[in-house]
Amino acid sequence: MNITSKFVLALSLSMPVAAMSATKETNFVDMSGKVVGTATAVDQKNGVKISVNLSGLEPGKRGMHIHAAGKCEGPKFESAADHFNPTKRHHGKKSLRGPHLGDLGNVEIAADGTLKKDFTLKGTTLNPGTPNSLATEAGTSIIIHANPDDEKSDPSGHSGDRIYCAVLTEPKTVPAGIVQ
Ligand SMILES: [Cu+2]
Repeated sequence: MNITSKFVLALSLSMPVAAMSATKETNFVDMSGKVVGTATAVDQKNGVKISVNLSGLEPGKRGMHIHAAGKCEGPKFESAADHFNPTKRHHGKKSLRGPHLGDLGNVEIAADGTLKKDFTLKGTTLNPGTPNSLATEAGTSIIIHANPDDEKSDPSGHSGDRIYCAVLTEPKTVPAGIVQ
């Protein structure tokens, strides 16, 4: 075997790993902690593609965002912290100084209480340690709010209470005093 074919062999052996993108499935919960469906995140070339498949929700137009902590503690989900905003922008794509990287605008929950939607968070990745990675120390979550997002008012477009939550990436920080 010459050097070239060895190289080709090595390349072909490494291809399945290189081509495999990180995929993650996570549960969405409501304020009482009841599971209302799933979100799947896939690392793609142009960003992380997120697919949500939910049912049993309150119908209507509601703001949806990525928040900057991977914790969904009901009933208010304050544990999910502020919006994911590594580029330090203002809220909303209608803001001249926006948007947050975690701004997803509004979703329309159907009259039968279902929501099936795919969206891509352009410029993000699930790879830890890379720019605009969703896999941060604090983790990230997906939140659906009670009200529509006006897509321009800081910090959250007047979207109101947080009513559904899914952990997108888990926090990595180990609390002080725990030895691993
Ligand atoms: Cu939000």
